[in-house]
Amino acid sequence: MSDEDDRARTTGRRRRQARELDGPLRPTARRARRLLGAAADACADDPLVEAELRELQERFEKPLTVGLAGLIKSGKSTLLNALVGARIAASDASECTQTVTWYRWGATPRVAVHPRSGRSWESPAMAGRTGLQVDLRGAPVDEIDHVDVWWPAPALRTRTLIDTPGLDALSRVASRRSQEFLATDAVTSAVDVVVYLLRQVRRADLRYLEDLARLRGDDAVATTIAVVARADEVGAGRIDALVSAERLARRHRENPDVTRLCGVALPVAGLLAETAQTLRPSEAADLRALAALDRHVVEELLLSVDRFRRPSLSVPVSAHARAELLDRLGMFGVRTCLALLRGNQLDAAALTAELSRRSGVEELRRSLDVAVEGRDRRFTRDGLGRMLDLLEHDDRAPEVVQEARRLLAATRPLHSESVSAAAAAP
Ligand SMILES: Nc1nc2c(ncn2[C@@H]2O[C@H](COP(=O)(O)OP(=O)(O)OP(=O)(O)O)[C@@H](O)[C@H]2O)c(=O)[nH]1
Ligand SMILES: [Mg+2]
Repeated sequence: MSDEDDRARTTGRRRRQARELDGPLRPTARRARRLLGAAADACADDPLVEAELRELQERFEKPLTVGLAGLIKSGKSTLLNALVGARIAASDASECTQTVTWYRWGATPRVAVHPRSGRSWESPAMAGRTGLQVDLRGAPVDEIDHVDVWWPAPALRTRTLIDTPGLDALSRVASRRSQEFLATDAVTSAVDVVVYLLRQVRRADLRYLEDLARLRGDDAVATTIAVVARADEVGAGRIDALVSAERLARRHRENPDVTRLCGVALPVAGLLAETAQTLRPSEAADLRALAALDRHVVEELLLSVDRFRRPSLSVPVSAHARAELLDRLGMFGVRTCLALLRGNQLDAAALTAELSRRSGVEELRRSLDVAVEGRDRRFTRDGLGRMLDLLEHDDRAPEVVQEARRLLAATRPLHSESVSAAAAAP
C-alpha cells in the first residue's frame, strides 16, 4: 500500500472516530448543564449551595483553553494564528514571542499588559503585517507576568489560546517565563490542552514534556497533543513533504518515549494553514498569474527559492510580490498553490479550503474538539457527583437527583485515549 493510501486510510479512520465521539457527548453535556441549573434553582434559598451549583453549571460554557508550547521558532505563533484565523500573534523569523499571551474572544480588539508587580496597562490593539506589536513600555520581559489579548475572531468564542515564548536550552529570560508558566500548578490546571510543537524529539522536548506530565497527572497523556510542526519543511519542502511528515508523526506515535507523555502526534504545516486563513485577494491573483504561465517557465521558477525570487525574471508578478508569497507560504506552499491552480478554476475560497485541508490543521481542530468532549465528560461526572453529594439526602429536587443519577451511571470516565482516539496510530 502506498504512503498516500495509508495516509488516506488513517485520515478516514480519524474522521470516523471523531464523529463517533462527537455524537452522544454534546447532548450529555447539555443535559448535565440543564440538571445543574435546575438543581441551583431548587436551592435558591441556600445561597452557598446555589452558587456552587451555578459555578459547576457555568464550567460547561467556558471556551477550551489551549496552550501552545515548544522549542524556540518551532512555529507556535504561526499555528496559533492559523487556529484563530487572523494574523495576531507576532510570527516572523526575527520576531520572538517575548511574553506569555492569552488570546480570548472579545467584541472589540483590546490588549492589556500585566506586570508581575504594579498596575496593568492597555496597549494599542493594531494588528500589523506580522501580528500585534504590544507596547511593554520598556519593561524587561522578565517583569511581565502575561499579556491578555481580546480579539473578535469567531474561533476564539470556543477556544482560548495561549502563546508562549520558545523554550530554549540556553534558558534566556523569555524562555524562563515559559518554563515557569508551564510548570506552575495553578496555570497548568487552568489549561485544558497543551499543544506541543516538535520535529525530531530532542532531549529538551522530553524534559519539558516530562515536567508537564508530572504536573498534569493522570490526564496528561489525554490532554497533550504533539504536533510535528513546520511539516512542509520535512524532506526539504518537496511536494511530498506532508507524506514524509505523516511518516515522522507515525514514528512518534510508535515511540514509547512520546506515547507515555502525549496522546497524539499530528503533522501540521502551520504556515500553510495560517496563510490559507488569511489569504489576500492580491496574493490569490498573483498565484493565479504565475500558474497561468507556460509550464516550463513555472518549472524553472520553482527550481529554488533564489530562482523564484530573482528580480531579473520577466514574469507578470514583481520580485517584491514573489518574495512576499515565499514569506507567506514557504516554497512548499507556493509549489502546492501553483499545482492546484494550474488548469483549475479554483476561486480563492476553494484554494483556501484545499490548503487548510492539506496543512493538517483540520485534524488538529478535530483533536481539540475531542478534547472538549473529554472535558465535558469530566465536568459531567464531577458536577453531577457533587450535586448528588449536596442534594441526595434532601427532597428539594428529587426528580433532578434521579435523572442526575441515571446520567452519571451512563457517562463513562475520561479515558486516556480520548484525545488520541481522533488520531489513533494505525
Ligand atoms: N515553512 C514553514 N515555516 C514556518 C512554519 N511555521 C512557522 N514558520 C516560520 O518560522 C518562523 C518562526 O515562526 P513562529 O511562528 O514565530 O515560531 P515561534 O515558535 O512562535 O517562535 P518563538 O516565539 O520565537 O519561539 C517564521 O519565519 C515563520 O514564518 C511552517 O509551518 N512552515
Ligand atoms: Mg512565537
